[in-house]
Amino acid sequence: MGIMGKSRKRIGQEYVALFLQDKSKIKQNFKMFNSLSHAIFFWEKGITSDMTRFVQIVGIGLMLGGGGVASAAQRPNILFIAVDDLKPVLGCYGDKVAKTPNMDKLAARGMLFEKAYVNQAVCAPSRNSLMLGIRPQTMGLYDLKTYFRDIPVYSNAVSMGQTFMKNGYEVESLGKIYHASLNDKPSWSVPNWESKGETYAIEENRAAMKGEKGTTTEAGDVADNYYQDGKIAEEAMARLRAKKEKPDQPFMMMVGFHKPHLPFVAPKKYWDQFKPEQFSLPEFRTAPEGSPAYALGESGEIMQYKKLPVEELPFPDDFARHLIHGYYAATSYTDAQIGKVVAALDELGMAENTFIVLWGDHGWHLGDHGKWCKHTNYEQATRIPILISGPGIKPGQRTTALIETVDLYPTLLELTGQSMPETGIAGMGLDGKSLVPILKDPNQKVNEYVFHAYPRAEKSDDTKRKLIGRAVRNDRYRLVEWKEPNDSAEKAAIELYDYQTDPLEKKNLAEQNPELVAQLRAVLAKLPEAKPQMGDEGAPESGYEKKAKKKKKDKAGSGE
Ligand SMILES: [Ca+2]
Repeated sequence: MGIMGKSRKRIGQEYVALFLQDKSKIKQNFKMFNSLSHAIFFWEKGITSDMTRFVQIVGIGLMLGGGGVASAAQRPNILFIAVDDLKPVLGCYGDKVAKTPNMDKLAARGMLFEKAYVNQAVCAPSRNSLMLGIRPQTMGLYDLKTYFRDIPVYSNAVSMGQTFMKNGYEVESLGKIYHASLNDKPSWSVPNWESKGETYAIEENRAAMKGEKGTTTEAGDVADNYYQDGKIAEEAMARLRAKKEKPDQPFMMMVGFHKPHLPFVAPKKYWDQFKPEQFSLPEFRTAPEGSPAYALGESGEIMQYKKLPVEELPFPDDFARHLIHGYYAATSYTDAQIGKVVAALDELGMAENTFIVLWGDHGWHLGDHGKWCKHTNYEQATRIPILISGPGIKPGQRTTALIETVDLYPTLLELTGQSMPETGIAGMGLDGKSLVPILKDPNQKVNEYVFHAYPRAEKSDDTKRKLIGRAVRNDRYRLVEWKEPNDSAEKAAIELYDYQTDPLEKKNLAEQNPELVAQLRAVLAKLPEAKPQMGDEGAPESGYEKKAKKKKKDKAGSGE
């Protein structure tokens, strides 16, 4: 049977299977076949062995596509599910109370990453690092207001979406992928679609909102599609059905769910799955002994909500338990929406040629250390769920290999047979590494260390320092080095935690372990110094102030 007669799905499966089988050989030969003439030459020579399959698949793709890269028509699809503020309190991660049957099923289809970390525990920079493959400290973008293309050196950044589009994919996003106002239009084939679902169902809660933050929780007696995430699931299903009509058009669909981000709002039936007494309060509820005063930060996000029982933390125990209940209910609600989207993919017969990735944008402090929300370098804020399944990946696997968000961009490129973007961003390469070796064998490791960062202002009567806490995590330890960028190393405050002897981060062990501190700081020192926030005074080459000023002026002129 000639390869021309095969379906795209079949060819795609063979391609992926072969690809997962021998990466090095293919990588080496991929370079050889990056032009049409080369591909035809090798096609005509009729090279034997495994390479023949590759040449047939890629070669034919080149001829059909007529472009300089392997045709998109053979490439597998990507369904990327992003979940806002999702920490790994899921059944598949061993949580005994959680009710997350759909994410558990998704985990059972492929690989569960037990030690996955974000690059910064807050929405905008975490999502930038996903889409650009570069850590916030490499770029100097930690805030929630700076759009990376407004920084001249990053204006031509090539996002993951752009790379996929260049190689023939239709790339679209639903819901929250980039942080709300920082959506990057060039990343998508069609404009980002956001749902118009209601924030609250209960009249009293709607009235309390008044265009600001409302109550922290709600159990509305409403259908799933009353709130935003139910509408996002419905739109995703409709779009998948439309994809079915274009079998030769590979796609990357990124679906961004909003829950369990505050407010913890979910239809009542998801709350009713639990009893409040099932939730125990965190064992350790104070800052780590010996940690810098600023390291934990304030829980400012949650304190902006209405109807809190106190004006200052700590919350009373019953309210803390209610919030944890709400987080679990909202997680179950999103879990059900994820189940609908994955079921649609299965029913349409597209799952065999589609990789499914699930990613939480960062973790959450549910009262541990007396802290609520994210915004730290600690374990509860930085550890996330990542699940990857799809053609060629064995079901039911788990790995303890250390990975970080920036690894996803190169992983998805390799899984779909694409080469790394040529330009990168401002001459930088991607910060992450492909996880394909781990997807082939869960005992493999690609990172000895992962890295994250959090900025923190240190204010007192006579100082106002803009610190960056750079963190390095290995299998056992996390070290955080707090200093202003370009300050001398001696000025830094150091935190060190041992997760084997102190999993709850009760005590900063830096002083007692100078050798280990020196060793881990040397690892950090091999990376470029953290950049200050672009746009801040002293940030190099940003040109941002000038541009921002001009924008302001233009805006004033247009009367907006
Ligand atoms: Ca988030």
